[in-house]
Amino acid sequence: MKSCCVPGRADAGLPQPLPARGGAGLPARAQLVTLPGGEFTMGTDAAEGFAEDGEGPARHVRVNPFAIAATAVSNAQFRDFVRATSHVTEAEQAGWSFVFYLQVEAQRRREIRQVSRELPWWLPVEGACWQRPAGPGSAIHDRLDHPVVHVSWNDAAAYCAWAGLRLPTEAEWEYAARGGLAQRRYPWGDELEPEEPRRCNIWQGSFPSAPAAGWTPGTEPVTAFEPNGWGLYNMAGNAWEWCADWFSPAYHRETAPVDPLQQRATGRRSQRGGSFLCHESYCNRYRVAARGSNTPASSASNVGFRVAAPAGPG
Ligand SMILES: [Cu+2]
Repeated sequence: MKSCCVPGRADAGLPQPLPARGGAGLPARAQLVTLPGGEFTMGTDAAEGFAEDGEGPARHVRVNPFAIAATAVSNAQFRDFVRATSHVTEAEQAGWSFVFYLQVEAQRRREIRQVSRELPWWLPVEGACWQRPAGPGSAIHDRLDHPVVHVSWNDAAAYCAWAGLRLPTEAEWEYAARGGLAQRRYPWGDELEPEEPRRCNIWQGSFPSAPAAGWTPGTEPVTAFEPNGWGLYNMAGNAWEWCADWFSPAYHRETAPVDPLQQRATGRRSQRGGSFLCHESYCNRYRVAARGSNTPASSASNVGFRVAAPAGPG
């Protein structure tokens, strides 16, 4: 499978994190947008999709009203959570996380052992974590408004528990990403970049070794680019977003038509939206129907999350 996506933490043969801890705290309500719910066509049968990911068969799904954050959880928001709970992320427990090689200083790169022959651009970097997204020497003070990355599904779940929120289901996520448009490729329509300026942060240039001049592989602020029809930002590209479901390629055949949620434990959790590493020449998973997954303890420099909640009163 052609994928820009990250290997699983367990595939690396390096230290594994301890079981994640929960934590109670005061809710930090994100900027939530209440969506009306309704029926929509979820998934795709298009040939450009990855059938092995289970993007289809496309089907009618109904979601009840719910609220979803306008943006991914930012570094500043995640920092509030860590300050309140002393949460230690799984990347910090393990002492390393996956970083895309061009984000790592050139001289340091050579010292790091590659762990995946199929995905050689992912380096297990000691010390990489949400506070040091490119490893030692990097920081978040100049990117507090970027999506938090290097957070595992378990870390995301702990944040949600603290904030009194939850992860969106895949169905909610896709319904939200479509922004009221029916069966379009992207949150804004069918054309990837109908005109300048860009619509989303996906790979510019040729993947994986020749980024376009003027573009640096990495995240951009959570409010970069125009939002979709429902005011939601970066539902394509920037950073993958963990969803509540277990991942299964049989998702569209196995889950209910109303508020579907894959509850069968498969060992992998779902991700949506694609990241700054996706490019149509290789991995076009920034499409609305596209899906990703990884093991719940895995983390990388291109994976974060956004939060959801029951619909507010009124
Ligand atoms: Cu991709």
